[in-house]
Amino acid sequence: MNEQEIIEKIAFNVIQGRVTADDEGYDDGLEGQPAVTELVETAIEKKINPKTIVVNALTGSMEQVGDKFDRGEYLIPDMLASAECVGAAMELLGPYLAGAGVESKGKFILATVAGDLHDIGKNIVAIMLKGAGFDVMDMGNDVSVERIVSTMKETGARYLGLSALLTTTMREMGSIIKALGEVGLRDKVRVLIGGAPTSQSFADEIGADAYCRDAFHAIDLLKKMAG
Ligand code: B1M
Repeated sequence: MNEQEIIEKIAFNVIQGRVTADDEGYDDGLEGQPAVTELVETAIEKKINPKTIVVNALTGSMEQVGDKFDRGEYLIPDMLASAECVGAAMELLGPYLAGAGVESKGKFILATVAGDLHDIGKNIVAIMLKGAGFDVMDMGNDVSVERIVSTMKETGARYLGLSALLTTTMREMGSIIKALGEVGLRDKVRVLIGGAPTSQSFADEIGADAYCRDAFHAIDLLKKMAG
């Protein structure tokens, strides 16, 4: 199998929701064939760039899963099976994305906002930030404004990354920024936001310091901020 074939097969298996070769998948007749775990292991052995795997095989395939959900073809358990595949792939890829022994560039608090359970994108961002040398504290998903503000106070962290995937939860980001202002922390913290429904204009509207299209964009913006 060449690089392109491996990438395509990983993407296909994410969409099928197959973590290992024992899994059945959405379509019939796939059991026994290599799935995400075996294929990512092969990709690592073949020294395929982990960034290529994240962008071309994982992120894109989750968009297709979302489209299938939109069309009513996939139900929530199907989305969860695909989410599990991305988690399994990231566990294998993490050590190759994270730079060993890099001097800390500062504490970075990361959270998915209250009411929102989507954490795949945030988890990718966490791994990439660790790789870029940040000391990342991942607060998980469904994190309240109060918990975020008290964590920023306690840790004195300079950076806060917020993720939201729902149009109904993205407004929480504005509440967090407002609450940081109320406790006198707004000018001490750089707030970066991301997630499918967010945008540069939304970041401007709520007063965030940066909108990040994806994990790699977040790293670029942080380099510029530090520079
Ligand atoms: Co949900 N879901 N979901 N879902 N889900 C979406 C978001 C949706 C667009 C699907 C659709 O209808 N097409 C839709 C939202 C519609 C809307 O708000 N307008 C939706 C819905 C409706 C729902 C439920 C309401 C469904 C229901 O119950 N009826 C429900 C809500 C639950 C809740 O949160 N309260 C729900 C549930 C779920 C699952 C639990 C089943 C599962 C999540 C599992 C998990 O995360 N552990 C799930 C999934 C998997 C999705 C889709 C298919 C995939 C999301 C994903 O992981 N993308 C999604 C469709 C889609 O996005 N196309 C969908 C891949 C990921 C790598 O990308 O998260 O965008 P993303 O992250 C990127 C960038 O955005 C950026 O970098 C990341 C990596 O490059 N980024 C940041 C993100 N956060 C950042 C923070 C930063 C920087 C960059 O800080 C510095």
